[in-house]
Amino acid sequence: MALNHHSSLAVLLLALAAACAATDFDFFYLVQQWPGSYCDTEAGCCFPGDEKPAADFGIHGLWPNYAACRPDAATPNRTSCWPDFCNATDTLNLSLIKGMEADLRRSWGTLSCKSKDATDFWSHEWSRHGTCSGMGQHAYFRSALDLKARLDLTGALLDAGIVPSDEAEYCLGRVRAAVAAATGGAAPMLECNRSARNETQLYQVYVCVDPDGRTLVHCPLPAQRGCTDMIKFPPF
Ligand SMILES: *[C@@H]1O[C@H](CO)[C@@H](O)[C@H](O)[C@H]1NC(C)=O
Ligand SMILES: *[C@@H]1O[C@H](CO)[C@@H](O)[C@H](O)[C@H]1NC(C)=O
Ligand SMILES: *[C@@H]1O[C@H](CO)[C@@H](O)[C@H](O)[C@H]1NC(C)=O
Ligand SMILES: *[C@@H]1O[C@H](CO)[C@@H](O)[C@H](O)[C@H]1NC(C)=O
Ligand SMILES: CC(=O)N[C@H]1CO[C@H](CO)[C@@H](O)[C@@H]1O
Repeated sequence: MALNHHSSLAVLLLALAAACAATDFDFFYLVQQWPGSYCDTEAGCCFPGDEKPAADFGIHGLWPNYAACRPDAATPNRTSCWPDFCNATDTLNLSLIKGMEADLRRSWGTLSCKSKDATDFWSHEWSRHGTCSGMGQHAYFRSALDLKARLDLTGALLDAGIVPSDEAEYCLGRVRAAVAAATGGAAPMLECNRSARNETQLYQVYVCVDPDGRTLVHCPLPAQRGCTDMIKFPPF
């Protein structure tokens, strides 16, 4: 009895310690990008090994954020809206994410023509954002992959009749409602960019995730950035 009591106290204290370490930010943005809109721009896109990925949203990042911007501890006269580059010595170590690489290539691929190397993309995302997550490398990348697997944006849009098309234009509100159905109501932010023909198109979708890295939550997000009332969803 006494032993049980002690071990549950120890578990509680450990849980509190973990919670403190992980709550120097208020929530994550999980940001996914539509490859059709990444590519349909002046800059265009490239694929590692010239292998075209599936026509599916891909992870851009899992970014710790503050609910309100605040003075930056390191540079007091600057305000920060998110923490970044929290540990310069903690660089990406592929042996810590062994076994996840095939999944990462599929779900967190790069489209950048500058590097054509997904490892550079993961390395940047880890150094800038992951080191502020309170998680180790394995847990951080695993969380992002699991969240993406649970949140099937491509399926949700197709189910709502929002199909990639060169011609169709979709109401922004209808696209948001389709995404909100997939997030269980947590309101998403849609970000649009402009195509090579200067049309607004669905580029990225932001949803908020608890600092535990598992639970979708509501958070103060604008409804959209860069979008117009009618947007394109270009093929890939
Ligand atoms: C920060 O702002 C204060 C008040 O405006 C000013 O006195 C100070 O010199 C600034 N510090 C830096 C490093 O710019
Ligand atoms: C930064 O990362 C290094 C390497 O992983 C680690 O040894 C160190 O404890 C970390 N520093 C902090 C302040 O977390
Ligand atoms: C990478 O992680 C492995 C496994 O933990 C460790 O043995 C190795 O020293 C690390 N490499 C670097 C460069 O930190
Ligand atoms: C694209 O369209 C926007 C809004 O109509 C306009 O302000 C902008 O100048 C256009 N850009 C180009 C490169 O044509
Ligand atoms: C305004 C805007 O969001 N532009 C983006 C369009 O897409 C490219 C990727 O191809 C981004 O780099 C731009 O920032």
